[in-house]
Amino acid sequence: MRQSTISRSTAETEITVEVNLDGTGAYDNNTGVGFFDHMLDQLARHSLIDMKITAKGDLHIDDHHTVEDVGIALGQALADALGDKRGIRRYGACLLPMDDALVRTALDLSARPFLIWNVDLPTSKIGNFDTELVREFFQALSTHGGITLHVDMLHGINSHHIAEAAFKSVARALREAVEVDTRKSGDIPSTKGAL
Ligand SMILES: [Mn+2]
Repeated sequence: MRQSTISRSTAETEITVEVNLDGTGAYDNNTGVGFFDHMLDQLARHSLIDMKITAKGDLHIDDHHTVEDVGIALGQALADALGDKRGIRRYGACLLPMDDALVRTALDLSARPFLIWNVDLPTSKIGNFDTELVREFFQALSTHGGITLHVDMLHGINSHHIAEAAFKSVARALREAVEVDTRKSGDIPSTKGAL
């Protein structure tokens, strides 16, 4: 069963993440940060990874710790659910349009964390949400999920659309990468024999 539950508790946040890689994109995300929940819902829906994320963070300070720590816990949950990565496609890519926004993702479930983030959000806020936290989330996800993650914005005007296109693009690429390769389902997809 390619599932995992991760609980992570610090002085700043208390987080539980449940994922099922072989899900249907069902989600139940409650972090106390409205826009972030909206983005996490997109991530689940378009990756077809079931996600239940509950976070209680120090939102009286700001959203930073909560968003970053959800990225950490979700990355850990994905890595745990993937196990030795036997049989997966490993790579995924997606070019995703959303109105004015066009975002390209290419990722490798390599166990070599690396983030290339070439996304300019033109406003500092989306509602109450600090747009710089979008990058923080993907940095944490990449580091703790062991993901080589390239995200490039090719075009964009509206911050909400750009952020949402980024989440959807990563989601769609993740869907591809975690899928079982039916032509090679018993093997680890590396000539090294390990990932
Ligand atoms: Mn939206």
